[in-house]
Amino acid sequence: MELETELRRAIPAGELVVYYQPKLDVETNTFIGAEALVRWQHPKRGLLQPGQFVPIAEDSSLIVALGEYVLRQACLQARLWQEAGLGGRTVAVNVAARQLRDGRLVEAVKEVLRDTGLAPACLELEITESSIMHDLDHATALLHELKGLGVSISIDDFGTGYSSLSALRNFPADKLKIDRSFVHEIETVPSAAAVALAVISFARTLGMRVNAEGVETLGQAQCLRKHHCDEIQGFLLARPVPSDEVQALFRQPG
Ligand code: G
Ligand code: G
Ligand code: MN
Ligand code: NA
Repeated sequence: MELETELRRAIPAGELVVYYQPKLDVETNTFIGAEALVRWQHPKRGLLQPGQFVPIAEDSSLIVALGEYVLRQACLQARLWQEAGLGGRTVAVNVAARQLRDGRLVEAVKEVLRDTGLAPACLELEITESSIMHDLDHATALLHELKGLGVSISIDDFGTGYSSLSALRNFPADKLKIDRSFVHEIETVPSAAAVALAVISFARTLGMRVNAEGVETLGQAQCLRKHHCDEIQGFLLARPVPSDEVQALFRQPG
């Protein structure tokens, strides 16, 4: 069967599983939250990685149902963290370009927050720079509405989307996430390091936080710490793990 047809069935069947990758606050050296990353426990093919089915979902309207499913699971999970005494940890959920255009996002977020009782400040929405730049005026208005609900907004894969810096000046974001391609080469390629450091200083100037994703080596982490990056995320600290494992990671220092 075609994967798209199977996915249409798999979402209501509950075959999607949400993993969580912790984010470390550099200053306090503690895990302050985690990014929700979807997997598919396929009955025949085993555990599928998002690269194997998220692009298929993105090419159809299925990404909207997938995104809402992950949003709900992630908020339920964050609520459980709070009940387990891990209050204040945030959960970050990826929002696809099509969800920005679909017109249901604000209602969906409102509904999930209401149903789960999660404090809006504990929900972070990650939106890629390129999907914002695709329709900047619409995205700006939408993100203002989302911010009005009390959730926080991060710009994902930052540095790859050709933003005009002046457009971002008035953009209602709380955080920039440096794309992992720059983090990967931060110690070895001067131009990649220059972009990473420019993003850090740009975020600082605009009063935003900055996250570096894809941190794999101690050298990368030390370089980011030296340049006052606020938070880091990557295989060096932890891979994306199932919900019970992320809770254990939250209880130990980074
Ligand atoms: O884990 P992996 O590197 O294969 O992830 C591939 C892509 O899938 C990443 O860009 C990641 O952002 C995306 N992804 C993972 N989970 C979700 C999700 O819940 N929603 C959306 N829109 N993208 C996701
Ligand atoms: O595009 P987005 O940032 O949402 O993608 C997150 C994806 O990046 C996840 O699928 C995750 O598995 C992957 N990822 C997380 N940490 C690392 C890392 O340190 N190195 C690499 N290469 N990929 C990572
Ligand atoms: Mn992301
Ligand atoms: Na990213």
